[in-house]
Amino acid sequence: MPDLNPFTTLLNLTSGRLDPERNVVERRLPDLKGYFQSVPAGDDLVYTISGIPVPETNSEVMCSTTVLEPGNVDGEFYMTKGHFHIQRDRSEIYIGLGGEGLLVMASEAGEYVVEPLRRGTVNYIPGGWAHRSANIGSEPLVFFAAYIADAGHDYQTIELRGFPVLVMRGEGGADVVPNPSYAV
Ligand code: PAN
Ligand code: ZN
Repeated sequence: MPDLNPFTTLLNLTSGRLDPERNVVERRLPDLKGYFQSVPAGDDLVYTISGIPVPETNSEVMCSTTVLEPGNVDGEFYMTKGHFHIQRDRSEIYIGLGGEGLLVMASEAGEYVVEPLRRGTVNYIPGGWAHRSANIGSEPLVFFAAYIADAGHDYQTIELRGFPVLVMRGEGGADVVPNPSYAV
């Protein structure tokens, strides 16, 4: 007998809303203390993750949508915490559904790659690359993610080191600049 029964979830391709909503996590500004260069004020909602939970094994695929609100903290665009997967070799794909964003990926050696994230993009995040998305537009940034379900999330390394680059509001939109606090 297989372990799981098949099931279907409705994904609203514009809002990212899932039906049924099974597992929703909200991150507000105070949850992101230490991630932005400045200390954020207030308790605005920054992003919501809606997951489709499955057993956390390497036989399953975990899926979720993220809705990242527009905004910035002292010019640094609203962004996700970002993480490595605890199982470093676990890969992931993001499918952009709406809004305008950048996906910043970084290796432990400090190499980085910045890719567009918007409706229609399919970003491949290979194992070993930390990933963080930033909303550089004026609408919510919405994307769907799928990853090997036993990946796990290592936030601590990012909390300690940060990413090599920051995504800042600039004259022509977004500037990707070196992070002065990046701990090599
Ligand atoms: C995504 C992220 C989601 C929120 O589903 O978990 O966008 O970002 P943080 O987890 O960094 O707060 C993913 O990459 N999952 O592995
Ligand atoms: Zn991930």
